[in-house]
Amino acid sequence: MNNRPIGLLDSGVGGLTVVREVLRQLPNEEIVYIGDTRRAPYGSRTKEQITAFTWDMVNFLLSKNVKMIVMACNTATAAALEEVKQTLDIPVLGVILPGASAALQTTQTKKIGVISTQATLDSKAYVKNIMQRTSDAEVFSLACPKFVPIVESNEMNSEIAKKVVHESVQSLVGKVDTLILGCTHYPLLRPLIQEAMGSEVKLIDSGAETVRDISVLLNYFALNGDKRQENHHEFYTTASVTPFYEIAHNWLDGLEDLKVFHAEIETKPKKVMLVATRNQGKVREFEKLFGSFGYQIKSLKDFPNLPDIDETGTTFEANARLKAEQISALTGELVIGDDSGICVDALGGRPGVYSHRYAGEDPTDAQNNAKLLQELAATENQPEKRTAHFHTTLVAACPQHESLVVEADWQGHIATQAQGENGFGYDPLFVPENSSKSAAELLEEEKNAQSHRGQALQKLMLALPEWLENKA
Ligand code: I24
Ligand code: DGL
Repeated sequence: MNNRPIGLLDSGVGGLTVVREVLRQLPNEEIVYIGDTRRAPYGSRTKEQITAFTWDMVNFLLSKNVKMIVMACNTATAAALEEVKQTLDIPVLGVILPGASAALQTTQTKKIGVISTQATLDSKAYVKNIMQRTSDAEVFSLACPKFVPIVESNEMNSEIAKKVVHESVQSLVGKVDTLILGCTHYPLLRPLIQEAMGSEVKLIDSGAETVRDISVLLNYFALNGDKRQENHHEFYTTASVTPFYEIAHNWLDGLEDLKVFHAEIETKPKKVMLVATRNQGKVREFEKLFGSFGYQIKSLKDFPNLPDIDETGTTFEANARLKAEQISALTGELVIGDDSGICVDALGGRPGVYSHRYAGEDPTDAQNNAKLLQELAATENQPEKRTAHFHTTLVAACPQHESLVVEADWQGHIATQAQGENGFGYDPLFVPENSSKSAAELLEEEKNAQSHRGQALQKLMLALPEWLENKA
C-alpha cells in the first residue's frame, strides 16, 4: 500500500481526459495534475523545447512527493519519456506504448492508422513502438494540426468541425482497420472521427488505455492506495486558475471540492562556469563535479579571442586571481582560475609557483622532471629528505564581486625514478603519503579523490552556493 499521489502532467488541459479515466477506474488513488497552459500548445514545438518544459513539470511533481508519474500528453511522451524514465527511480508512464499495444491487440489486418500532433508524428514514437513488436504491421501516420484548435474553441459539434475532420482523415479511409487517437484532445472529436472513418474502424483512445497500464503497474510494484474517506486531488496550471477551473469542473463533473492552484515553473537557463584553462583534463574534472549542479562547463577553448593572461604573480593565489578576475571582467561570466605546483621542502619550497616554467621558458614535463631529479641528487637514498607537497589554489571570480579563494595540499615525497603513465606534470615523480604508487600510477578516480586539485574542487563545491547567494 502506498498513499502518495499519482502525478500526471500535460501541456495544458487535454490530460484531463486521462484524469477522468483515472478517477473512474482507480477510485482509491489521489492525483496531482500539472498542466503547462501558459506554454501550450506543445504540438508545434521542437523536441528540445518540449523536453525542457516536460522536465520542469516532472520536477514540480517530484516536489509533491508523487509515487509515479504519468505523462498524460502524447507530445510530451514522444519527446521526453525515455530520458525522464532513465533518470528517475519512480515508475514513469507515457500514453504511447499503451495506445500502440491496444491497437496491435485490436487490429485484424495489421494496418494501423495514427493521428497526432506534428511533434508526435516527427518523433516516429508510435511507428517505432508498433514495429518493434510486430514487424509485419503497416502504420499510416497523419498529423491533424486543426483538431486541437477546434476543440479549444469549443467547436466540436459545429458543421466546420465535421468538414475539417472529414477532410483531414480522408487519406486514411479504407486503408486501416484500427485508428489510434494519438493526442489528448482527439477523444472529444470521437463521434466525428468515427463517422469520417466508417463504423467498422476501431478507434483507440491512448489515454484510456494508459489507465489500464497504470493499474497493472500499481499492482506490480504494490503501490496501490488505500480506500479512504475522501481523496484530495490537486490541480495546478501555469496560467490563470479560472479558465482552467471552468474546463476541469465541466469535464470532471461529479468531482466535488475541485482544487485548482497556480504554479510557477520555469526552465532555468543553464549556469555557465568558465574554467580559465586550455587543459582538457582539468575541464573534465570540473564537469564531473559541477555538471550535476546544473553548470555547463566551458574553457578558454570556447573563447578563442581572449588574450593570454601572463602569470606574473609570486604566489599561487595571485596567479589564480589574475586569470579568474581578468577573464571574468572580459567575459562577464563566473570564472574559476587555478594555479598549482609542487613545493619541495629540501628546495625551500621550490619550484612552487614556477613549477610549469621550472626548466626553462616552455619546457616539457620530462624536462621539468629531469631538473627536479638532478636538484635532489644529493638525497638519492633518503626519502625522508625528499618530502614535498602538491598545492592548488582556486579562485572563483564574478564581475563586481569579491572573489572566493580555496586551496588544498597533497603531501608525499619525490621518488628517484619516474613511474606511471597517467596524470601529467610531476605526477610520475610524486609518491603520495601512505602510498607505494606514484600519482601517475593511480587511476583518474583514485587520484581525484585525494589530490590537491580534487580536494580544492570539493572545497569550492561546498563554498560556492553561499558565495553566489551573497553576491546577488
Ligand atoms: N478544451 C480544451 N482546451 C480549451 C476547451 C478549451 N476551451 C473550451 N474547451 N482551452 O482542451 C485551452 C486553453 N485554455 C485552457 C485553460 O486555461 C486557459 C487556456 C480539451 C479539454 C479536454 C478535457 C472545450 C471543453 C470544455 C470543457 C470540457 C471539455 C472541452 F470547455 F473540450
Ligand atoms: N496534449 C497534447 C498531446 O496529447 C496536445 C496539445 C498540445 O499540442 O499541446 O499531444
